[in-house]
Formats: sequence, structure tokens, C-alpha cells
Amino acid sequence: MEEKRHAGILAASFVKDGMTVGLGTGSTVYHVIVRLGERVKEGLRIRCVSTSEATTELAESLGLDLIPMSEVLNIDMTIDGADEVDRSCNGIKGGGGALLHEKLVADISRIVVWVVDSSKIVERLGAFPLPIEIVPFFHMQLISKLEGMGFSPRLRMSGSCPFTTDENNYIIDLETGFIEDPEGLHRKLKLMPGVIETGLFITTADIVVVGSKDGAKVLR
Ligand code: ABF
Repeated sequence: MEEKRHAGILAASFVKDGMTVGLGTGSTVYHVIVRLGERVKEGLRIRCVSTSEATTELAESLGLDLIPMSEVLNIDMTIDGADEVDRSCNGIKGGGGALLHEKLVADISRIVVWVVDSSKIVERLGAFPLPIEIVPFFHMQLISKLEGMGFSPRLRMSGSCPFTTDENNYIIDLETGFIEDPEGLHRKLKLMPGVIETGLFITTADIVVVGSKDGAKVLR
């Protein structure tokens, strides 16, 4: 989609020589990684931290210098996608199943850039099912509790088996409806035993790049 490519190319232009760059996951970040691969061939010197096996494979295929998360305490800039972004730059992420690593990489990043197509910008979060990463051992109990809370929880499947994250955890997708208080819902879910992380990213992004059919602009 052209919007994704325009957003990715603009975001990749923010990366400066010598940076440590967090690489997110998803089809928009794909264009960021491809553009960074081109810039590295033109002489850009960066080292990258990946948020998923899919991103690792793509980055390695393009000759990007990847370092393990265990070797970095600070990241200069992370560029990632999102499923929904509201006007306060809260987001729902995790449609791609990498929300835990994405949130951890963002946590040690000086600057977080989200790249999205125009369909991702919403007035209120919640139309997109909210992914939460959970402990497999406790998934039935959590599904039962979340049903009781009215969230219509669905265990994410991969074929006939539960989907497993890069950390071998499960993901439950929740129908939350429009979320009045994203931070409050995040805290409520995060406190539930067995919930590892939620796909609610509260004011995480410093910059949001929104693609359009004829270019891209910075939302903030
Ligand atoms: C990733 O980007 C995930 O959190 C999210 O699901 C995905 C969506 O991005 P895209 O629409 O660009 O594939 O960060």
C-alpha cells in the first residue's frame, strides 16, 4: 500500500549515522527496514535491535547490523507500527503478535516513532480488538475471568493450535468497545494474575508519521 511506503520512507529519513535503532514489526515497518537497508548500502552506519523473528529475518536479508537486546541499555530511536493511534498518541499494538518485545524495546528508546497509514488514526481506541499477552498455564482461567468482565476474549490461534509469541506465550484478543480510559484499562488488565503485557501503549510515541496516497506527514 502506497501510504505505508510513504510513511516508512519518511520515518527512515529520521535515522542518523551512528544510531542504535529499534526495528518494530509489521507491514509498514517493512518499508522502513527496506529503506534503511538502502541507506546502509549508501554508507549509513547504524546498529539495530529487532522486536521479532520476522523483523530479524528481513533485516538480516538486507545486510543490517543486528545486535541482541542483551547488549543494549539504550536505543536512540525505535520505529514501529501500530494498529490504532488516538490523538493523544496512545496506541493499540499487537496485531502482529510482537507487543511484548515492542513495548520493551520502546521502553529503553530515547525517541519512539510510529509509522501508520491513515486508517490507523482514530478518535477513540477500541474498534481494533485489544491483544494481551498471557501465561499459557493460566489461559483458561483468564478467558473465564475476561468473559465475566464482558470482553468476549478470544484465544489467538495459528491454524488449529494456539498462536505463540517469540516468548512462547499466548495472546488473547479482547473486544473492548471504545475505550474511555486507555491507561485505566491497561492498569486494570496488567494487574490480573497471568497477564504479562497489554497492547495498550500509553503516550509511547514521540512522533507519529501518517502516510497518505501522495506522501506522509508528522502527526506530532
Ligand atoms: C506492529 O505493527 C504491531 O504492534 C502491529 O500489529 C503492527 C501493525 O502494523 P502494520 O499495519 O503496519 O502491519 O508494531
